[in-house]
Amino acid sequence: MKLLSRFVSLSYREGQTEARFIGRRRKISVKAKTLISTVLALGVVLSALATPKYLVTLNKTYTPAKGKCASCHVGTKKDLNVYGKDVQKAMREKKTKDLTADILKSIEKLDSDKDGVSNGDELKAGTLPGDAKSKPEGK
Ligand SMILES: [Ca+2]
Repeated sequence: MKLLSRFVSLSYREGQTEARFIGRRRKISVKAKTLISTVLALGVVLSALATPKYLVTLNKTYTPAKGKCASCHVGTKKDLNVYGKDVQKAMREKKTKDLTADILKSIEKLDSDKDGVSNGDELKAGTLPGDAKSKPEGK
C-alpha cells in the first residue's frame, strides 16, 4: 500500500512502514542551494565592483575626481606605495581607520614620491603621488 502526500511518501510493505520525503521538498532544497550560491556569487562580484571607501573619500576631497587604486597602492595589489604609507601613517597618528578629508589634507604638502610635486598638486592633476614617474606635465 502506498500513500502519497505532497511532501511525504508512505509505503507499507511486509509489516514495515517507510516514510520518506520526496519530490517537491527536495526541489525546494535544490532551489535554495542555487539561490544561496547565486547570492554569494553576486556579492563577491558586487564587492569587487564597488568603489573602496578610501577611494571615495580621496575623490570627494580632490576634484575633479581622478583618484584610482594606484594613487595609494602598487598596481592592483594591496601593497601600499610611498603615498599610501604616508596616508596610513597619518591615520595611525589620528588613531583612526576612517580616512577623512582632514587626514588627506594633512599630508598634501608632502612630496611622498620625491618627484618635486606635492601630493596635493598631484592629486588635483590626476597623477600618482606615490609614483615618481607619474607627475603633471611640465613639472
Ligand atoms: Ca610627488
